[in-house]
This record gives sequence, C-alpha cells and structure tokens, in this order.
Amino acid sequence: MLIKRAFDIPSSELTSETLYRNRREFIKTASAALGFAAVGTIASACAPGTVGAAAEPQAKGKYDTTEKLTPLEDVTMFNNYYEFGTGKDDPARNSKNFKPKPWTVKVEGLTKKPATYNFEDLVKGLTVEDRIYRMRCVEAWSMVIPWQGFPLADLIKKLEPMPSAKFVEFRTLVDKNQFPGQRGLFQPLDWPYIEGLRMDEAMNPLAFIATGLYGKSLPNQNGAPLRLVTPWKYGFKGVKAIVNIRFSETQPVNSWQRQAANEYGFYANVNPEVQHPRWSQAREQRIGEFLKRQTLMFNGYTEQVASMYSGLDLKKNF
Ligand SMILES: Nc1nc2c(c(=O)[nH]1)N[C@H]1C(S)=C(S)[C@@H](COP(=O)(O)O)O[C@H]1N2
Ligand SMILES: [Mo]
Repeated sequence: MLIKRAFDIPSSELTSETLYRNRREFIKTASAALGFAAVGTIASACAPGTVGAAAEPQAKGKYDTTEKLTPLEDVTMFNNYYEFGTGKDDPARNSKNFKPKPWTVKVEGLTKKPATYNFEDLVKGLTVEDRIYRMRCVEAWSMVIPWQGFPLADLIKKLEPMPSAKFVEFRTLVDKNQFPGQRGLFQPLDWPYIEGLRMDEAMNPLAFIATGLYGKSLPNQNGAPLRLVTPWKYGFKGVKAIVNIRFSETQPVNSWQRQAANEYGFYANVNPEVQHPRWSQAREQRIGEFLKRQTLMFNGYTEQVASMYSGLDLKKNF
C-alpha cells in the first residue's frame, strides 16, 4: 500500500513541529473552553520530551520571532536560578521537589487592590497567550523559547495601581527548606531575589508573565508557577517564582545591582555597544549553535521598545 495512514506512520516520522503545533492548537481551544487553570492540567498530562528536539519556527503572533526554537531539553537543563545553586545544571537537579502549588502572591504598595491572592484568583480572567521570544542572558548565551502566559499589562490593569505608582517590583520566594541555595555558608545573593520595571516598561506589550513553556506548565527550574519575561532585557530581569508584587514611587534596587552596582544596572537593556565591565556584549552564543552571532540592540526588539528610552543615556543607564 502506497498511502500511509496517520497511525501507520512511526512516531519518529512525526516532526516535533507537528506535535508542537497540534498541542498548541489543542491547548488554546481547551483553555478557551475551560478557563485559564486548564492549561497547567492539560499540558502536564502530556508526556515530557515529546516536543522540542530541533523544533521549527512556529511564529503566529505579531511578537513571535521566526527563529529556530531552542530544544526543550536545553531550555530546562541549562538555567540560572541561584536559589537552587549557581551551576547551570543545579536548577534542573535541585528543583524536583519544589512545590509551585498551592501558591500565593502578595500585592502591595500603591494599588487599589492590595491583597494576598492565591494563584488562581490572581490570574482569573486573564487570557492565555503564546509568545516565542528571543532571550539573551548577560553571560552572553541566548535561546528562543515558546512561552505561555499573559501580558504583564493585563495583570497590572487588573491590580489597579494608583497614578503615583512609577515602578513595579517583584520578589521571589524565600524558603530555606525548598531552596538549597538559601542554606549553608555560601550565599551568592541577598534574598529575596528582587527585580523591578518602570511602569511604562511593565505596560509595554512585550512584557510577559510566563506560566508555561512548550505547552507544558512552567518547569520548576524555569520559575514555576509564574515568572517575568522581558525579552529586550538581559535574562536576570526575569525574576522567577514571584510571591510579591509592589507598586512604588521610587526605583527599586534589584538583586544584581545590590551585589555589584558597577556591573548591573536597573535597566539591563540588551545593548551590544555597552560592555559588561568584564566582557563584551557584542556577540552571543545561541545555545545549540556552533558559531557566535551578533547581538542585536534591544535584543532585536527596537521597534517595540526604543521609544521608551529616547532621551535616556543608555551608556549611563545600563
Ligand atoms: N529568583 C531568581 N530568578 C532568576 C534568577 C535567579 O537566580 N533567581 N536568574 C536570572 C537569570 S541571570 C537568568 S539568565 C534567567 C534564566 O531563566 P531560565 O533559566 O528560565 O532560562 O532567570 C533569571 N531569574
Ligand atoms: Mo542571566
């Protein structure tokens, strides 16, 4: 017989592209029908490892990059998450027993809706979206990651900050029992991990809160159950396992700034022209590629973000 029927095709012939696209459609439909909470449940019921290997671009939305996706294995095995250790493989190894559920987020400061929300209430009414973003770490490695989550702007609108709020600050959980990096003699950072954005940056359509990736609920090592994603900034802005959102009038001091203010600024915009004191930022290593590539201004998102920084000296405000 010449024509193969679908169930005759060995799974090795089904590209991860097809699997990923189908799953993406399925999750969209299912989450529309069942509401936001369904995403995690449905996605985690799918076996891990069936998507991701040499995946092809799946750009759909207007903010999606068409570049080749970084395989799921790399996205989940090569991480930065000092609460779990300073090695790139520590987060995957040490986060297996982390409990992202139940989860609460305290919202405070200059807001009309201050409260401690459980995760489900915090995200209630927000629409899940896909975003394929180019990601760039300050250590010069980069990836392309298909995220699921919602625009940060949608969450902020729901939380009704007061007009006097000029910044929003995020904090990660502090829990010695769950985070080996918060025990012991060597503490690489002061805890909690803190990051912040100017309000206009936070409201920019690119700023995203991820609750999933590759159609799966967010792996612990990537910041479950919710983390910030700002693709025009260096990776350290992407604060993980958020338990605190504070609206303030004054600019927050983020963790890396507190650690080494000469090396890490508040803005952390990807900028090939401003070098880190110890290394150049002109080029980057895309995980899975052999040759280095040029780093793009604002990580390639100039069109969406440059206007926010007109009149700002980006060499001083790095
Ligand atoms: N709480 C917390 N968030 C964090 C970090 C961390 O150490 N702790 N590392 C940051 C850095 S430096 C990077 S590059 C990204 C990496 O995200 P990923 O592991 O999902 O790729 O997480 C950021 N968020
Ligand atoms: Mo990073």
